[in-house]
Amino acid sequence: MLTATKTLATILLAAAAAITVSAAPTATSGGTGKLPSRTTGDEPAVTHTVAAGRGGLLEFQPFNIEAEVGSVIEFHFGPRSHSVVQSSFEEPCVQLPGGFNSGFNFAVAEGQAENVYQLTVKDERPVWFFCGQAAHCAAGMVGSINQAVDSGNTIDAFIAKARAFPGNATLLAESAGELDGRVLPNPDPLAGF
Ligand SMILES: *[C@@H]1O[C@H](CO)[C@@H](O)[C@H](O)[C@H]1NC(C)=O
Ligand SMILES: [Cu+2]
Repeated sequence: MLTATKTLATILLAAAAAITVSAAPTATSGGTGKLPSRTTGDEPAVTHTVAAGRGGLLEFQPFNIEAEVGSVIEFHFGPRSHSVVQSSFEEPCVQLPGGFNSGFNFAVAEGQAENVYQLTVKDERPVWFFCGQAAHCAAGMVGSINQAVDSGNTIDAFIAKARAFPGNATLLAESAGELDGRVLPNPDPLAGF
């Protein structure tokens, strides 16, 4: 699975300019406080591209993103209708109160939606997310930013929890959440799908 993920990530990275990914997992322990930021202020913001529903698959690709504080996660939406919603690790298909929820403004018949959804990584704590559409989450359409390998809260464990979730996702209101979720025009709607 790791090999497949890396291959997909590489394909996506090739489709977008000026992207880097840190190879090593973060040492996040699942602790309570914010960890020190590694952002120096001199580096340009890195953008990590994630495909939602590419090729009709109920998947985020990649489904774990290792992202530095200050970097941007940009979701591109494939066919049918998907969304990106923040959850806790414990409840993968239930919107976290105060968490981000992109809403369903990205439906498209083929190719990519004309808009993308961006988040900004604010600290090194893990962020867990899912697709809010019906039972997509229970089908495994979930992801993480900086999975917490040390604590056992891994993306693999999160996917297993999602697949055990009965039925449709539970959503609250659309929200920007702490990661300032925002809708922007797709910079390259013909690429990569
Ligand atoms: C789940 O969502 C689908 C599609 O919107 C709907 O047809 C179905 O009735 C829902 N199931 C439940 C248990 O709410
Ligand atoms: Cu979906």
